[in-house]
Amino acid sequence: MKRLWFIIISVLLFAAWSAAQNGPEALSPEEMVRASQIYFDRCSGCHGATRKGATGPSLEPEQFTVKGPEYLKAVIWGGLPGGMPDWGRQGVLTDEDIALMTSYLQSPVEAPPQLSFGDIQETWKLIKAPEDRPATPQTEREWQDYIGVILRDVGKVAILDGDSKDLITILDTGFATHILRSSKSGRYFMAIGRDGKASLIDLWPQVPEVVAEVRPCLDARSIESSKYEGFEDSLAIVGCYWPSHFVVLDGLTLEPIKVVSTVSYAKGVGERIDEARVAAIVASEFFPEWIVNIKEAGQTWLVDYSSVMEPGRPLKITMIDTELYLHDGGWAMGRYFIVAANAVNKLIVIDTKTRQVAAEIEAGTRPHPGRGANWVHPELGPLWATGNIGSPEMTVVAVDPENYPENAWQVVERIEMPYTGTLFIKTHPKSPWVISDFTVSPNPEGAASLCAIDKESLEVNSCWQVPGAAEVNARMVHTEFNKAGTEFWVSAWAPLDKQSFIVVYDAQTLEEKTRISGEWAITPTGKFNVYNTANDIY
Ligand code: DHE
Repeated sequence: MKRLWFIIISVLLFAAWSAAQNGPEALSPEEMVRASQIYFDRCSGCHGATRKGATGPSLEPEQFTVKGPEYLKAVIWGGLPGGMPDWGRQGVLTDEDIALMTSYLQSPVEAPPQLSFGDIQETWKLIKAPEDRPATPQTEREWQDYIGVILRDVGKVAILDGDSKDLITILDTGFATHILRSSKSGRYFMAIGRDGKASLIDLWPQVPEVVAEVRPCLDARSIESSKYEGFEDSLAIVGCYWPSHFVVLDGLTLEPIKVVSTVSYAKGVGERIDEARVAAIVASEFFPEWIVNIKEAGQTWLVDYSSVMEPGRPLKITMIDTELYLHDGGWAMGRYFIVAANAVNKLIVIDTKTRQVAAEIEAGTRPHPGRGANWVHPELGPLWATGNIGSPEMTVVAVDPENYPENAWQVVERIEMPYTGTLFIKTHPKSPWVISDFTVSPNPEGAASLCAIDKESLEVNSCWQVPGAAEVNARMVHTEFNKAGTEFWVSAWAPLDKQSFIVVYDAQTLEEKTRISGEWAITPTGKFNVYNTANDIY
């Protein structure tokens, strides 16, 4: 036994010594710039801008003294089952990029750049002032049925007619555009890029156009407008992954108004968190405030914007301790915001009327709701559900404490799914189904599949592998319904060198009705129907 330990320790010491001998190759200033860019674009979302780890593990150089460069190269090329993408196999990073990143990750962590309010102001571009925009919709089309489709890897948003499926226009937004949100009136789409660039899209001209842009962050995932009565469409907020701050903007011009740091102290452990990233943001209907989730601090901030246009730009913030690693979430009953603390497998319910935490719920492994799905069950009353990345489960929660107090905030069903890896579920009041994807399933058959769950029996009705998806290595991702709730669209998200497409299904029969594709359809991910997004129908 002693001998075995001696051999193991010798092998580990030798590996550490040889890794140290091989050492990281010193990077030239140009290589450093390129590697930092790749890191920001591809890695920092999961591993953090300061490489301390978050959803993914820490990537500080000490992690690799034993594992060494060959291990690093293999992981960057082929990924890991826990969710690390296979950047090399997908063709996103070349062998040269992988070698560069291997050296970069073994080098000391550089402090990422900051942004001042002045820096942000300099990026602001008002392309068309509000007074030059149309006073009424200029299109014959039903603009509230437009569907904005994110073309992720080309940093663009395609606007399609949800009825005819015509491609109306393609607009430049930010790098690896992440989400779209609708203003309260629905007239504006707001896009946020991973590079932190926000774009305001006016849907009323004959052809929708970008009317303002600004870059409040260097890395971002969330954007929202003001929805409280009297403030509709008038303000906007962008939450940054880096630097650790959020920025309040004029909702009609995106002119920066105020920047607020989120550097804070972690809930429970009390450690100072310099990289405190802003995850999901929603706008309250009860108060003039945004619900801002600060991931690494485990806090939810209620940001009162009612006086931000007054002298001194006052902004009142109420900080609630919620849970570490808050990520995404959605509304239930229009009152409760349910946010996933995905690293601790919990759902936190925030009552936006009493402005308190109403409940904490055990989900499956790594819950990932997107915004979740809402429906009313004949016996159990109003329900909300989430999928889970790490376990084959759809977690269904009862959400009406006033009329169904006996089961409120209980998990009423854990529906067994055929695969893990769900990123998004979605439904519509007119459809009997909740549709689930399995986008990050390690099983290629799962990633190319969808399931329909019966809202009444709470059982899986049917699952199917989408024909032609696996052949182009496409992952099915993100469902969206049209305004009438008669059809739903799902993206078949293929790598850059293959043709992606969108499949349109009948929302009652689940039959495939048509496919939308073309040279323009490059890496479609999220899709957002104007009416459903503005009115929180999901
Ligand atoms: Fe997202 C929502 C963060 C990877 C597509 N994503 C969100 C939200 C956050 C987030 C915080 C909630 C925003 C809100 O409501 O205000 N996403 C992250 C990450 O940190 C992560 C894990 C890694 C990264 O580097 O970005 C990540 N996300 C992805 C993807 O790989 C997806 C599938 C495609 C892409 O853009 O790269 C993706 N995320 C989406 C979509 C939504 C989203 C489509 C909105 C869903 C909705 O219906 O509202």
